[in-house]
Amino acid sequence: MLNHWDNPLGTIERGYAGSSLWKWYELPEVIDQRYIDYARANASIGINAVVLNNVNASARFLTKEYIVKVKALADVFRPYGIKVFLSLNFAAPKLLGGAKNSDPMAPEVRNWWKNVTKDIYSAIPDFGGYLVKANSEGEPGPQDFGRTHADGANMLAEAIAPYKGIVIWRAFVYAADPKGDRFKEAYKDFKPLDGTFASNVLVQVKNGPIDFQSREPFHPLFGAMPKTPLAMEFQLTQEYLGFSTNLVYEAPLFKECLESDTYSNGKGSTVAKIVDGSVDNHSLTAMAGVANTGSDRNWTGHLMSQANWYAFGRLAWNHSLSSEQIASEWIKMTLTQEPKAVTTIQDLMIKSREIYVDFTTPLGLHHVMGQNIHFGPEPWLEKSARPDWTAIYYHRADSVGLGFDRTAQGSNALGLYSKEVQALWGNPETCPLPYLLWFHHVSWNKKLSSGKTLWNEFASRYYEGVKSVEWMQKQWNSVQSSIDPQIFADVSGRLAAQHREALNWRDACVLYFQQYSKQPIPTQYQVPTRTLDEMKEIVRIYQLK
Ligand code: BDP
Repeated sequence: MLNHWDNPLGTIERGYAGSSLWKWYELPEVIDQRYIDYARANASIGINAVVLNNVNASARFLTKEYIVKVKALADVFRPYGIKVFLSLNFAAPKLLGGAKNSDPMAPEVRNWWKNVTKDIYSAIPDFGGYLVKANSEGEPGPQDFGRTHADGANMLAEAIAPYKGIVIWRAFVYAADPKGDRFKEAYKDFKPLDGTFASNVLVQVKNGPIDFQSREPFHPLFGAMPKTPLAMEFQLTQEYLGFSTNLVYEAPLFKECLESDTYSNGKGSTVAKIVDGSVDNHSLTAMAGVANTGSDRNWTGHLMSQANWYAFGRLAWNHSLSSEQIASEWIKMTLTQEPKAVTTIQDLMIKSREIYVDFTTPLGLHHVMGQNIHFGPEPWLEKSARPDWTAIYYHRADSVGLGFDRTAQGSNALGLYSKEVQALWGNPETCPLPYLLWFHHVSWNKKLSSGKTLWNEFASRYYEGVKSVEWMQKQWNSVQSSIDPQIFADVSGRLAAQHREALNWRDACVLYFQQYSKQPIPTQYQVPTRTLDEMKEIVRIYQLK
């Protein structure tokens, strides 16, 4: 399924491809041709469910005025086998009137939801169900009334069960605990609830424990809730992957997570097999992608981002497909059939995610992006509305080293995983470099498996990352004769923007962390011509309203 983060006024939360496809003020009378094209595109890759509105949900969608609009879209999508879902605002009974609060145990609230659900199903008999973000980032939820996530989900499940609808309840929650580790919060809330959710409830878990970073270890809830069907949530829109100016092919990211072994039920209990229901015998299964579509003529802003929409659909039905095969299918249908060009572009796509990781957050560094500009660096961010929205909370740089100690000596987030996974990531000597700083505070002088010290390897990644963007530009230039001129020029321009942004990441991060390592830039590289203060100023100006 796709999860649209579209708002009623046409903006899209973390959307980088124009405004919403849904023209709420014109619906239900005007049916835009793009609704039909969108449905065809989804159907072609097996996407059979869409949540129309943002998880930070407006209660408006549950009104009679909006239900007819939702029905109009459902009618368009039905012939393509696509069901419509809505994100709910948990406080709707109070916000829309009819109940004095939204306590899920209050009979008047329970009735309120039953009535709304009835209204929806009388308009849309095959309505899919509800998606809920509750008690997360300021959204209302059952905990406001001393109830649990399961109490909230089960109330909705009861209202929708007579129609065979489902409730998808998100596990993206993290209480603000200045002494805690955000990594562990969702697990703490949800693991104890395993076995208490109604049979038509899925719990939807983001691929990683923090928030759609360019690389995350798999979320520790996968494998930890055998009695609950867990849906995967990936983010197609490139919130932390360079918005619409960076070419990042996400299939390798999706696959890295899906193929991770949780060992929850012995070897081979991969995340994919948790999600497809085969490990714990669930027949209700789902994989959600936060949509990257919008009103831009090419749908996704960066044309190459269409490949992420495509790859998501393909992997949702067959997670054993290779990233290479999916890329090649997409290139041949979208860009060119010329064999040499196909291979060149495929290679560039396959390497693009690792390149992005290298020039932004190498070796397992995470969450050092700008507070408002998630496509740019702000590793010096020390203060925010919450400590776990800063950068220093995550990178923990000091004179000794870098990285978040999540071993038993630290937050022990590692303890949430099976012992086999702990063995894989728990020892800084053997922890794979891509995950190193996720779990360890490593000294700047520590010699890594690459043969270099942490500081030298870390700094080199930024420099090599920028060089790799130059390589991508060269590769793209080499296929010019095989590509439609307009598309060629557009992608070239975006690669140039990506290069400019990569230089910002490199200079900001090496200069900032150098203050702690107190070591020179490795001799083979040129010292940045800009100062740290200049980089801070660039980022500050970027973030002005
Ligand atoms: C974060 C986004 C925020 C979303 C939130 C979510 O920055 O805009 O509302 O995730 O998934 O990545 O609920």
